[in-house]
Amino acid sequence: MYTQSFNVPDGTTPGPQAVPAVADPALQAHFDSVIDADGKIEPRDWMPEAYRKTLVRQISQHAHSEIVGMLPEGNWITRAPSLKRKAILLAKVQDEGGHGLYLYSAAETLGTSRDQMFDALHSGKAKYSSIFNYPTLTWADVGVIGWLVDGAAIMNQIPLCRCSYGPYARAMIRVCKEESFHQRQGYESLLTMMQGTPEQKAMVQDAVNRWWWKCLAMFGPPDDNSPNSVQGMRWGIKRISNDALRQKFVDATVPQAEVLGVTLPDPELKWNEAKGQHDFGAIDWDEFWQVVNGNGPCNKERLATRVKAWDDGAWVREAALTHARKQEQRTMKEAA
Ligand code: FAQ
Repeated sequence: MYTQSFNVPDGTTPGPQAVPAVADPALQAHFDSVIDADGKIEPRDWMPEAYRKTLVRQISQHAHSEIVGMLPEGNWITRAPSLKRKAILLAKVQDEGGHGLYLYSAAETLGTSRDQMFDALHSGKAKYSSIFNYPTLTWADVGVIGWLVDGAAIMNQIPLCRCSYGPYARAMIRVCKEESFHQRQGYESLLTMMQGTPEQKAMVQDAVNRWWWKCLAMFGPPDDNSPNSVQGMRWGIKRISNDALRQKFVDATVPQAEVLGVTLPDPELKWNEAKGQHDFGAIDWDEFWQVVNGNGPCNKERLATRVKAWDDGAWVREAALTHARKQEQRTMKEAA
């Protein structure tokens, strides 16, 4: 019911679901030719049901990640060490909320409603990024989230600006610009701490130690254990594989860690001259799947916080709908 995009089609009004879902060979051929030519699919174009479902899955998971992702850093807004840091953090967390809203809107263009997506999140059915199920123990965690989590998010999201589905690709352009500011503010905050006391430096190193491996897992399972990758790449949704993006992230981050003066917690991390990239150690995939399946350190807390926010906001949604209905009645009366 409550949506900032257009209404969910019920089959009686024109919209994405009014387009025939059954594959007509001519429609399928047209879709394939657009994909092969690296073109864009738009909401009113015919698309295979599996393409639509894949996009709803990925975009809604991405939206949930942005919204749940506000929580670990949001915990530090009241404890930021200065007015400047507080203002930056407020802006960043607000940006993440905005990203969630663009992404929910993009998913709505595929004929799913925001209520359906929220239901899936609140009932624990929907996935969101594993990374947001870890606690932020010190102020240095906030800087490390900006540097590494936003850094990993940008690495993954830049190729999504070229995704074959128009609304998702366009949303990602603005998201990536904002993520870039997020990454820089985190890195700058850490640079400042690394010029501080031994305790501050140790706090940064401790945060890097705790977040590094979790950030590498953010890119998703290895390519040979990634069930959605082949089809996602064929459809031009995914442009670069999970492992290739992870490798690019490691190669980009090592020199940044050197400038910062921190050690990345991996004894096997070293430059491989022959490959022209870094070798690195094994990721704990058992831990990753534990977290994805709801058993991470903060899964229950994160979900409970979102459900409470939704319940506490019920009166606002009701008031907004009542106001909108009254406005509509007034306009109709004036027009009569
Ligand atoms: N966490 O076959 P694949 C951010 C699931 S935004 C949880 O490889 P796919 C901004 C995956 O869904 C971060 N689950 O899947 C920010 C699938 O399950 P399903 C989020 C994960 O879709 C910063 C199964 O494993 N970014 O950080 C994860 O081809 C700071 C098999 O995996 C996006 O969502 C994971 N890490 O590739 C906010 C970007 N990885 O659905 C606040 C868009 C995999 O079949 C503060 N998404 N899974 O049941 C993508 O690019 C892709 O969906 C991947 C996964 C790469 C995440």
